[in-house]
Amino acid sequence: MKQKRALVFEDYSCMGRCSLTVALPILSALGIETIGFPTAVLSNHTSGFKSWTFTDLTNEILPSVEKWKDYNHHFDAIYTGYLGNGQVAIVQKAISLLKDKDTLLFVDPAMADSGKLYPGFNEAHIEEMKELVKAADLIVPNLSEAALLTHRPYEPEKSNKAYFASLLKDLLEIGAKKALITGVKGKKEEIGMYYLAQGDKNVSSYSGKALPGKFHGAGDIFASAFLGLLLNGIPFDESLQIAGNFVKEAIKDTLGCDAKEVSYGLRFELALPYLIKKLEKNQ
Ligand code: PXL
Repeated sequence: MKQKRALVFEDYSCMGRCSLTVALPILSALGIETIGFPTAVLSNHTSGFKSWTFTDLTNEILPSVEKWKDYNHHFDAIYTGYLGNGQVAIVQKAISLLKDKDTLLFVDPAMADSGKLYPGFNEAHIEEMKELVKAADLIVPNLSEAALLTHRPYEPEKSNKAYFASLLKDLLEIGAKKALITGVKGKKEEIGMYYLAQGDKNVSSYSGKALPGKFHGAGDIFASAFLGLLLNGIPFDESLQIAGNFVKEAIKDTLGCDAKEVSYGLRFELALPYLIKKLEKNQ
């Protein structure tokens, strides 16, 4: 089988597993050649830590793209995650130079959680992110991001399908071909996901048992595994289920750690064998 290749644009936060420090190992474990561009280097991520350093690498993006153009590489996917204020337009330009008709544009509009923008982001960032969402084949916002992108209130208490149908329709109106809302806490101890593609009549959903706690970087771990499985040709629903269970395994390996340890992120490394086994079984 021809090896698949993904290009990932997001930050490299050295400490606190998220963004490229999870995307690179997870996609690699799933057999995907992964070219990760660090759009910024941070000492650590911005949730759960008191302070951080931030070295902006926006000016390095287009010169790198120019070098890559010489090789005429085909990218099976371009994946964007957390991007800083003002970076979206440059990443969009990079995408326009590198994407071909068979490239899946996978956008995680990582900018908010628990109804709030991450530190340092402003309203303008939401509008910029909408431009990226517009061009995407698949977007994977959490509930906070879905609400911000559609200018709706954050309503975590709503868990009925009709609510998600209308939220997903608004999201698709921005332009993406398919939208998946991740990590929705249900009434019981459940975590749900809802998705809809352009032209679909009905919303589909998936739910699994939730484990207690709040874990930074879980969305990035899910998105990386999900994309890697899709690139391996695993159908959407199965990819969703395996990626969701992979996050659950990583949470299980992290429960029992003290709060400081938990702030460094999920111990997804210990769950990689689970992910690889599932991939082998489903291929
Ligand atoms: O996607 C989560 C994330 C990624 N990168 C940075 C972050 C966060 C969440 O807070 O701060 C730098």
